[in-house]
Amino acid sequence: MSTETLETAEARAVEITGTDRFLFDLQGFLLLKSVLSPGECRALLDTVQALERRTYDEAERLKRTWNGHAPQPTLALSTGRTRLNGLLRLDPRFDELIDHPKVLPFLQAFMQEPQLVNTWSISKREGDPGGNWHRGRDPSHYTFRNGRINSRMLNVVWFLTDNGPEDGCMLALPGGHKSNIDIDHKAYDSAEMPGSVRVTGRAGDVFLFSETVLHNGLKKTTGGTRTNLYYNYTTRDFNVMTYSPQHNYHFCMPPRIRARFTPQRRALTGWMEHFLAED
Ligand SMILES: O=C(O)CCC(=O)C(=O)O
Repeated sequence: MSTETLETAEARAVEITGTDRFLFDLQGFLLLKSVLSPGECRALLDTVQALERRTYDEAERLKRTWNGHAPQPTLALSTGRTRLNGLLRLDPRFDELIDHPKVLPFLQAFMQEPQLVNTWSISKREGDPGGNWHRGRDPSHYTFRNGRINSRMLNVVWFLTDNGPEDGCMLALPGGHKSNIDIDHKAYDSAEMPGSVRVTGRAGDVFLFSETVLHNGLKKTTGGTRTNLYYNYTTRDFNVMTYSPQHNYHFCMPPRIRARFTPQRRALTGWMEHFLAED
């Protein structure tokens, strides 16, 4: 594993430009180029791959459904796809992305008092059939008031490998955070929908989007594996614990995990302070 850390990135903190604000407000998303170095991607990828090879004994926890909804396992396997949930519980290496200096200024500019909620990875191989069109929140959760953008839920997608147009890249509907008219987007599952774009980029790029934007992942038709990490933040006034209670185990990290965080990372996960179950 590479010994390179993200500390060197501190010196490269960014300013949000008028163009960034214009484009984020217009589209509901931005693609940030070359946020992670090749060494940083490799180290994170090695960690993900080691975790994907492990087994997780959690049969008891998985019995705890809510309103008929099953909790997500830590390791979820489906055709052509491996997903890990609750990354921060699995390895401290992932802590570094909570407040990355090239991304945190965007969170602070585009949402009020960001709090980290959910973290997961998705590795896709040829045969992954693609996903469903969805959004974490409806467009009423994206506002522009008194000169401030406020997206109540925002997702930061870290590309650890290239996301080419046939690699099972994400799809997003530009402007979908402000759309007023619904169509039956289920009719377009596993495929592009009218107006959508393929979100392509290189390893190290970051796709930052308001969860009010309709989005999806395309099927993978190329060889190799595409791996992304997803860090989902909400504003402080958003009630995380009632959003989908069956997943709270992966949302809320216990004190023993947060004990290793820096003060800034503890602040970005402050809501977890008051949920005191150990595991
Ligand atoms: O990367 C993908 O294929 C889509 C991921 C996604 O939309 C999600 O996890 O909510």
